[in-house]
Parts: sequence; C-alpha cells; structure tokens
Amino acid sequence: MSLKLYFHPFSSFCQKVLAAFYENDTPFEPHIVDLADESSSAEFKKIWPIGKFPVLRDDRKDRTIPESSIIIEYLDLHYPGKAQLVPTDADLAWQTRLRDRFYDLYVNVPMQKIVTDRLRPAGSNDPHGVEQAKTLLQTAYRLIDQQMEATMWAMGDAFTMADCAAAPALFYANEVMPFGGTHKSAAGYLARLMARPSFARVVEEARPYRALFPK
Ligand SMILES: N[C@@H](CCC(=O)N[C@@H](CS)C(=O)NCC(=O)O)C(=O)O
Repeated sequence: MSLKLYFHPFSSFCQKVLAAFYENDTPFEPHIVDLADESSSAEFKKIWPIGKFPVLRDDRKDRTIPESSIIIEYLDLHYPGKAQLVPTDADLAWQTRLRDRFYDLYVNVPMQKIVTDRLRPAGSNDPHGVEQAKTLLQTAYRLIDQQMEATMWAMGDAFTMADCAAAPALFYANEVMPFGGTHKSAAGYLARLMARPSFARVVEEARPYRALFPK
C-alpha cells in the first residue's frame, strides 16, 4: 500500500485527517504512534523530527507530508475521491482554507492548551495562558454560532476540509468548555458533524482511548 499514516486515534489533529480519509474510503496503512513510548516516539521522529502528528508517508511518490491541512490538500490532489474536500474554484478554496485555519488556530489550539495544562506536573501550570485560551474559545464560539445559523456545513451545502477541522476541534472543545446551552447553532453543527459517518467512525475508533482524556 502506498499511503502510510502516522497518527494516534485520540489526537484531534489526527482525527481531522482520519475524517478526510474516511470521507473518500481512501485506503491507507495505519501506524499508531505512542509519544509516551520512547521507541515509538524515536521511530516517529526519524520520519518527522518535529514530532507532531499526523504525518503521511507516500512511498509511491517518495514524499513525507506533515500538517493536517496539507495532508488533506495532498489527498485531494493525488488521491481524489467522491468528496472534494478543497473546492477547485479559487474563491471557494481560499474561504475553505480560512475556515480550516479558523478551526485549527482558534478552536483546536486553545482547546489543547486547556487540556494539556491539566497534564502538566504540579507547580508548572499556566493559569494565565489557560484564561487566554478560554477567552479565545468564547469568541470563536460566538462567531461559529453566527456563521452556522443558516448553513449546514462550514462552507454551505458541501462538506469540506473545514468541516474535517471543525469536527474534532468542536467535539473536544465541547468537553472542556461546553457550549450546548449557550450557542444553539454551533451545537446543532456539532450534532451534524457527530452524525456524519466519517466522523462517527473516528469517534468510535477513539473510544478505547478515552481514559487518556484528563479530567
Ligand atoms: N499544525 C499541526 C498540529 C499537530 C499537533 O499539534 N498534533 C498534536 C496531537 S493533536 C501532537 O502531535 N502533539 C504532540 C506534541 O506536541 O508533542 C497539524 O495541523 O497537523
């Protein structure tokens, strides 16, 4: 098999890419990376020294592709399927990328800040950083709520890369800072994402790892 995906099923950025793979039933060889395991982590860093996943390896083209959005763009270009995740229309494409960036940078990243702070050793927490992350998430929720008042998916009727980014970001953000009671349109959007077969499968496959989520 040409495509190998290095990932962890519980990681939000990996889930974004898994949703894209499952949208198109694109075959790949799964390589689960355990960053807590020294040898698994060292092996992975030989492929991508930055050490962040997901990373795609395409043996046929001899390419190593890190970064969730770039992986989805690469799949769309070289392994297209029934769902086109980045529109060919240039104007729709930049708007899709903008929304993808929005969910990564203003939902996923602050959500991770809140979660990973809980994993820090006692005495090394960053309460100021966590407060900033919560404020950013609050602003993002408001904008998402407004945007989703009248649309099905982030870009309208078509499910795109922006929805792949939104799904795990909103799913985990809702765990750390629930928005169901305050942002009804955003909550409706999350419910649609959860019901989407590609993401429902991602959530199901991550279920055995739920104990990793710090309370
Ligand atoms: N910009 C990257 C972010 C990837 C990322 O932050 N991945 C997390 C897991 S969700 C990770 O590898 N964390 C491990 C670490 O930072 O050591 C992308 O879009 O792929």
